[in-house]
Amino acid sequence: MVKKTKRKKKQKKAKAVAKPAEETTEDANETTVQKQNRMNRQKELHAALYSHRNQTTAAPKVSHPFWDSQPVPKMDQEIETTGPIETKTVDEVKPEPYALAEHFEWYAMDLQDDGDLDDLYNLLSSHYVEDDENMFRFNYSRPFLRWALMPPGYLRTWHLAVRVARTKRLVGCITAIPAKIRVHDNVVEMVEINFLCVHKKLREKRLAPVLIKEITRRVNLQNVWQAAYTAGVVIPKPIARNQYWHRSFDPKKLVEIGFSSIPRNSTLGRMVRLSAVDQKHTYPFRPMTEVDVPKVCNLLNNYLTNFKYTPVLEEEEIKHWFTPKENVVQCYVLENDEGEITDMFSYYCLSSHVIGNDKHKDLHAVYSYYNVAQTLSWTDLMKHALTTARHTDAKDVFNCLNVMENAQFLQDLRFGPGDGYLHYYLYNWLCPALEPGEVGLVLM
Ligand code: MYA
Repeated sequence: MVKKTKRKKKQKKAKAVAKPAEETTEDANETTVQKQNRMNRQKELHAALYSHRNQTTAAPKVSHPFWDSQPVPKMDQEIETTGPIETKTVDEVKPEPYALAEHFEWYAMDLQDDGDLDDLYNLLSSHYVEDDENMFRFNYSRPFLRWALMPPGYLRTWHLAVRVARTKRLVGCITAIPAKIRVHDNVVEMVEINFLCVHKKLREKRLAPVLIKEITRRVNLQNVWQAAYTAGVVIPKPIARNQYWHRSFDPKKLVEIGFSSIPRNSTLGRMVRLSAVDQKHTYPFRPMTEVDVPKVCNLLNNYLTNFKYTPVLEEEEIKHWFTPKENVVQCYVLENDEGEITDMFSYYCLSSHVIGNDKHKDLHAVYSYYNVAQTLSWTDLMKHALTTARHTDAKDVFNCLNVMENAQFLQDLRFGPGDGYLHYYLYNWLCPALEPGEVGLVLM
């Protein structure tokens, strides 16, 4: 079990299957200066999110030379309204790409092409998000990348890579996909940004800001001016901070790879007993099919009106994001006697490499996606999700953010809090800080 006890140190590893290392986590080997920086970042994050509730905490200034030049709020800025930060027109957008260092070139990946997909897979598989102890690294599969990056309306020009000009080897990337996102009462056509990655040998050379500026230019050229994104790191300025929770299915493996540890007052045998999951469904859930798309679309869009930061999904997007694809995404629905779909659960499948472990190469995880409990209790609904993830899909762990109403079932179903946090951001759009349960958006 991943729970809050003496195992704090071990819990850090749970972050590996989340987003990048939480910058504010204690490290036993840190120097005094590092500790002071960490504490400053902690204070800054707290003040940034909650300053309107506690005016007495002054945020120490952390400098962000790149982010301070962008249309995002400053860390110490108090936000009470929603709306754009700046307004421009397409004719103000630079027509030519940003300059790259000599020997590098821009490349728009063709993800329909197996060779380009391989190149992206290989870059991410070796260089994408790791935990702060470098024990796990996300391993987004090729079919997953196609699913995540080729929704309706995707553009090749937004699948942006940096290559070595001579060898054509990929050394960096960033992606955008189109999305309609509601922030409070405004529905905004924007993009979701993901897969920002720089080859380990090219880190800390300010390539990330160039990637971000170039994807911004390419998005702006399509008359789109806002973006939604998430990250483990704290940059100006999060609109929400959500916590990862983990439901262990295979404690033995999770302990062997260092994802979990055995509490002092427990044993592996007890952990194994506590993590058992029902083999059978109590209710007749079935996998969603294309025929269900209009009903799922209504059910989900109606449910999402309860939250303040959500996607607004068209039927063709529901079809893309929810029609089950083996080892990529699963969605199950419950139908009543009148043929209405009343409840649904869904999750996506994302493994991580286990780095340097002789026995286990991969940690097989699923992540809670969008769920609606209209006639069942949250616990009954998500019990079915656990059964499917464990017994149909043979996963090791079920991960979940405390977004939407997820807090209602986490403890009942023996999820334990991880120490990984995910920060939500908006580019060029103001939004007052949201509580975790006000967030209704899940990005991959
Ligand atoms: S989150 C996943 C991010 N990827 C990883 O963690 C993979 C492993 N790490 C790496 O590949 C590199 O460390 C990266 C940074 C590429 C992350 N989001 O080039 P640098 C700022 C935003 O010297 P490097 C995801 O994919 C940093 O604060 N900014 O650093 C969502 C500093 O700026 P400042 C970040 O380590 C991405 C500058 O970069 C992040 O070599 C959303 C340093 O640059 C981060 N995760 O490379 C992107 N990490 O000095 C924003 C560092 O100001 C999208 N930085 O503090 C914005 C909207 C754009 C579209 C708008 C359309 C309208």
